[in-house]
Amino acid sequence: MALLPILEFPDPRLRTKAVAVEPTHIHEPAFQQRLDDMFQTMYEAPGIGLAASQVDVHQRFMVIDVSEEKNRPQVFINPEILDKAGEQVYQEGCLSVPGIFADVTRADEITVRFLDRQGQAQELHVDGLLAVCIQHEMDHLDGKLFVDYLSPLKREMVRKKLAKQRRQAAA
Ligand code: GNR
Ligand code: NI
Repeated sequence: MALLPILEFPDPRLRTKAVAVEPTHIHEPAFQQRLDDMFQTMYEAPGIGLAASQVDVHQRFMVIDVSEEKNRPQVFINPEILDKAGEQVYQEGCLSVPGIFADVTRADEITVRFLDRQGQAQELHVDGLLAVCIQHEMDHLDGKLFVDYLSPLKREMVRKKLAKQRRQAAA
């Protein structure tokens, strides 16, 4: 297992649009190892989800665990939202935008189709925090960050705050 470095805003690599995972690739030990490394990185951070894009792997998959006990790991490969309904506002954070939190409006309920870590096709209907997290991670796969939903002025304030945090951490 290995902890992977997480890219941080405004790193341009976070803007890469990820490509679909080749289904035959899922069974390769290197891919399964990467999933384990991403879970370790997510749990250690700690976070409730981690998209491959955040660890500079530009393929369409992510790991999620929204359980309290941190004992319900879920893998979503090549996710597609088939249906969405309703709206919810959730105060989001992101491991790629550390220390920043802002309200984001997203669909309240989604139906998502994906491949699991065995390469099996799955379809789930979910709501609440899991629905928020899946939408947040799918945005990463398209090169989008939650701060993109803020005004350009607020986004610039976020960029400056992160730059200042990094200067202070280095001093
Ligand atoms: O750990 C995380 N918490 C979180 C809280 C509200 C909405 C979305 C998230 S995802 C985030 C981890 C992360 O950055 N995933 O990309
Ligand atoms: Ni994120």
